[in-house]
Amino acid sequence: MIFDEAEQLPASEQSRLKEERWRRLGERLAAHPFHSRRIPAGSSLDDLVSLPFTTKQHLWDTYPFGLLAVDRSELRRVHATSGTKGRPTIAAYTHGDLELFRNVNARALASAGAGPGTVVHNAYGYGLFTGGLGAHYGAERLGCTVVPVSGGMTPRQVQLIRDFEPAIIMVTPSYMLALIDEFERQGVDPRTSSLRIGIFGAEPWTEAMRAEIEGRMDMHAVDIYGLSEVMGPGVSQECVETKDGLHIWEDHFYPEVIDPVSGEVLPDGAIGELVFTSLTKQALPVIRYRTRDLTRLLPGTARPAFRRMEKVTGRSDDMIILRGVNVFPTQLEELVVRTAGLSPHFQVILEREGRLDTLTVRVEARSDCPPERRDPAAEALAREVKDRVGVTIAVEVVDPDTVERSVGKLQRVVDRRS
Ligand code: DLL
Repeated sequence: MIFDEAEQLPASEQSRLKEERWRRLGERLAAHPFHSRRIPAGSSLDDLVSLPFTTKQHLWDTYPFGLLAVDRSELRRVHATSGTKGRPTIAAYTHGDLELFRNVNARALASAGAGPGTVVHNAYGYGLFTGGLGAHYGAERLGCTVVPVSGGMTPRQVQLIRDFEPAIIMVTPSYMLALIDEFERQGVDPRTSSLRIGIFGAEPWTEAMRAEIEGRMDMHAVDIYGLSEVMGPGVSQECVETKDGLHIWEDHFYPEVIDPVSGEVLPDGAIGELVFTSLTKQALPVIRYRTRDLTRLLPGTARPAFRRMEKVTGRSDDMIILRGVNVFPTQLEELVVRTAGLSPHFQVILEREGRLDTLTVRVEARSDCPPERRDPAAEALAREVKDRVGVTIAVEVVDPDTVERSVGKLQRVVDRRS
């Protein structure tokens, strides 16, 4: 379903709209102590490539309110990240920003297959995390019926799904796996549930995981992407009819992909670091913000007005360098999920033996995997990783239900090296 007319504007109109919004943003920031020095007066979107980047460090240095572009009294809501990799960063919204936040998420839900009256089970965390409230207000704006469950209380989540019969669930893919297991624990075949579409994001997940979830639930699994610094969820969304990557709501969030080392802008189709400029945000606009997420830009399909981004393979700071070879946790996920006998519940443990780093995949056996099949499964996975990624790893197959479950964002890597 199409939510608003901007989704159908012809390309020339889209360009005109973006230029106009960029020009107005420049005018609004002309007296801003941080931005004014960085945006030359009268610049066009084509000039963006020569403007300096904004990084997480800029946000940390000015935490919490140093980069605001409006008076504090204009703020209607503030979110914050947990700051596990440093200081927290904030997301701040004016009345207009909240309106935008609702609309881009309504557009995302509509592309994912929701419409007025659709019952949406929202298991993204409510609170400082942008996921819960972002999804919530977007669903309400579209006219859906929202069940605001937030994360946790897994048995109760399953009970509520059985009682309220939602067609759509919004949740991290890792927590979806925990919910599927809980269905089975309660003796209910998850394929008989009312859920037909899952809108999964907030962490990287793979095509193999999509196949795993769609195989165990009778549903379409689609991807939603976003980040607090740019908005929260609803920056881009995969359309249910094509499931071929995420259309970026470019009329608000202007994307570039750069070489993460040189900073050079890469052509569409090349993999690199995603960079965003917010065209319409008021409280905290960002210019050329380096997301550290790795992906590539592709032409639009189901929404030809917008380019797509490929599923994010990971963040540049999630990359493990193991004895000189780059390894992303998503590469391991792809292979774990495809190995017979192994469940998708696994952790990556990094340790140091002498001067050598070691990587162990600690993975649960599937409940129907007999004990004598565990060693062959471990060997098969280690061999696949060696063949496809090019590194030697250890694999430890453990009992079902022994790897910690995530309730929100998954912590896949346990680094014991220091
Ligand atoms: O995770 C916003 C969000 C909430 C997106 C709910 C989707 C659904 P942050 O907590 O600021 O915001 O984390 C942002 O999470 O830079 C990516 O590294 C990662 N991320 C988010 N969505 C995806 C996705 C929310 N679909 C950071 N695929 C981002 C891969 C994702 N990584």
